[in-house]
Amino acid sequence: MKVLEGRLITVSNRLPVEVKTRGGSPRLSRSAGGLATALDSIWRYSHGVWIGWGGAADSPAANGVLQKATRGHSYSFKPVPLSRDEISKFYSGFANEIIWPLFHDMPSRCNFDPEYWEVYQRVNRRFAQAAAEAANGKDLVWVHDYHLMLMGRYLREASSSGRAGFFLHIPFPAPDIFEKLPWRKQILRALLHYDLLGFQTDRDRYNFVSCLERIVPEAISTRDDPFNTIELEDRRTRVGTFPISIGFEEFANHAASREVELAANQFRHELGNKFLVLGVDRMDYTKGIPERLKAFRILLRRFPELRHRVTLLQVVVPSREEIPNYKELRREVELLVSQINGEFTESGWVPIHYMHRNLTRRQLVTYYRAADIALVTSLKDGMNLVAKEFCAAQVDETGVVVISDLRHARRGKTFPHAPPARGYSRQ
Ligand code: ADQ
Repeated sequence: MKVLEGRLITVSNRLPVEVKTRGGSPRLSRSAGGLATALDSIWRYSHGVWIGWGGAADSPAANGVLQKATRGHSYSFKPVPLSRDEISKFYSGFANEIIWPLFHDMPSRCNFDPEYWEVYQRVNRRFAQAAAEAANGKDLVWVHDYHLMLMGRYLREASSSGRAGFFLHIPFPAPDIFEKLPWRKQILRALLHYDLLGFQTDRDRYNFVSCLERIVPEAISTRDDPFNTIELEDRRTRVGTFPISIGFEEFANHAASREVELAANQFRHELGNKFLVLGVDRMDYTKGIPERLKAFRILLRRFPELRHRVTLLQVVVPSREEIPNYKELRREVELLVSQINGEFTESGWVPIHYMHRNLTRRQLVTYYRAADIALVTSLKDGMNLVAKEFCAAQVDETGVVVISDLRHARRGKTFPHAPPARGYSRQ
């Protein structure tokens, strides 16, 4: 393995921490979501700079809080300021109203507003400028996710000479879907300015290469598994599959701690020691939350003997609440929860416990440890870290993950050792 001589310059839309103003003063909190979890160890243990938007509280005081967070570390944060209009058109607009639904095979949810594209280009250029200023020729610039697909090209235009890689955390669609994107050619060509492109699964990598063959036929692709090499003009890009994971040991050790064991037992006791089914998701239409709730309702209707014995704990972290699709989803989820609870609740038993908030790591691990089953019902997903976190927290090796085969998983490889079910022994 080649050792990095310089520093790692990580770039993502958001920093792994966020500054929010509470009670008039800026406070730091961990950013929620898969990217922040997956890259958690990077900024704690590496040497470099992380570039990203630091949250709405952009002020000297907020920047002071950010700098303080990395004091004593060999990693620093470099916030990129974004205006309200840019957040609306670049982040909510282009990234989350076009690329997110399209790449999750849901083109009917896309809003192809040309103004979003203008702002997407402008903001990508600004991130590239920030990275070019921070990096020297020995550093490796590592760019994350669909918000920053054009950055490779702008980095080169800013004369950044060091190596640059890009990792896509979400699926890459097949050509028939990708071709619906009006700016498809510009995006593919921009991606070919990176030295290395990483995808979660082989299917994403093949989809990307197939799109190139159709849309950028001038690029020459050679396959040398597990990589493809793409040559265009004077550049060469390697394309590989790198399924992402979590800090497994950290989760497992945390779950095995006495503190978590006691909290998990206490929680089960408070729920009347019912068989516990758990859902943990960002509030997102790709995660199949209404579908899961409806399936649970069918279960309780078809098998009345399960009533009083099974409880679903559905934990949802608020996400992208400014986007209309997400507001509607929240309404739909909350209506379903109240309908199902209204239909089945009896004295001493509420079928669904619903939490809509950001939890601490300790709370999450407690629920993972307490649950008998984790339900992962994504309609499409890049990887899904909740399933991995749940597996890591199974200290007794008794929990079961029920995982959707629609989620784009490397079936049979991601969770090769699914432990046997607990049955009803804990009732
Ligand atoms: P996400 O869509 O955010 O990530 P996922 O992989 O499921 O999806 O990760 C969610 C993360 O949020 C987990 O680490 C989980 O612990 C955390 N989380 C969920 N609910 C929470 C709550 N209430 N409080 C606190 N934390 C909560 C994107 C892609 C995925 C891909 C990841 C990583 O969409 O497909 O797996 O990036 O590449």
